[in-house]
Amino acid sequence: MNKKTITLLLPTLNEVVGFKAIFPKIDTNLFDKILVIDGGSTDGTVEYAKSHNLHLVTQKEKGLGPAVMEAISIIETDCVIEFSLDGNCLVEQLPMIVENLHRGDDLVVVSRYLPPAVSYDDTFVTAFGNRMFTFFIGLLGQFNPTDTLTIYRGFDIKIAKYPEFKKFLYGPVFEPLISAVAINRGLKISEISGDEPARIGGTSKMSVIYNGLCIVLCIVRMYVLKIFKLMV
Ligand SMILES: Nc1nc2c(ncn2[C@@H]2O[C@H](COP(=O)(O)OP(=O)(O)OP(=O)(O)O)[C@@H](O)[C@H]2O)c(=O)[nH]1
Ligand SMILES: [Mg+2]
Repeated sequence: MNKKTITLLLPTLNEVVGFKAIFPKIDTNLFDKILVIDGGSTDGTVEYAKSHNLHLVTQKEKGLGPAVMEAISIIETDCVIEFSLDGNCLVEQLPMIVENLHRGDDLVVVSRYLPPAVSYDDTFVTAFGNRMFTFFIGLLGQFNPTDTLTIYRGFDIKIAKYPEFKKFLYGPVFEPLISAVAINRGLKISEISGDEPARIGGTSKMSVIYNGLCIVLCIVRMYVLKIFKLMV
């Protein structure tokens, strides 16, 4: 069987400080392709990506979720690894994500809550929310996840093409929905323990309340449709 091919996906929005600090540490030979999807940065992110001859696409619709969806619609490899250049992802886990995807895993998550990992980026609210949402998403199937919200993950793109994925994709729910669909379908999932360091430079663009509400709605809709056996 041929090894699955992998694209490293780097979503960026005014992330030049982290980009310069972290990109040089990435072993680019691990991947078949690298794609930067940019949300209209004005801080030198685009120029830095171009100076490394990286394939860069400027997204059409606003927001991180739409950026990732647009990237997935143009990626031609079997799998994608999402990596945030804001300092939250350590490069150390990249070889193992690649290894697990190559052995056939459908979803590989770098968990901030699988011991001995520690998140240095969480607040009390995000730590509580991430664990609570992960608990409920875990009840959709047999796999016991410890982290379903992190951006740092690799997965087979087929997951984002299932009909139920499209049905439940409203708002910024991309990552928890990938986990939920994979768990609900009983796909092959693995977790790797990995610290989440604090952000380097730039600013967070995530709205905790809006994201939280969208995830609650997404999970409730999935439960209701699952109970009435209308999931797919
Ligand atoms: N293309 C694109 N990238 C984005 C957008 N918003 C954020 N990003 C990038 O996606 C990554 C994660 O964004 P963050 O704002 O840190 O969001 P987060 O990691 O979920 O939240 P934090 O807990 O604050 O770190 C960073 O590398 C951002 O530059 C967007 O609208 N478009
Ligand atoms: Mg971040």
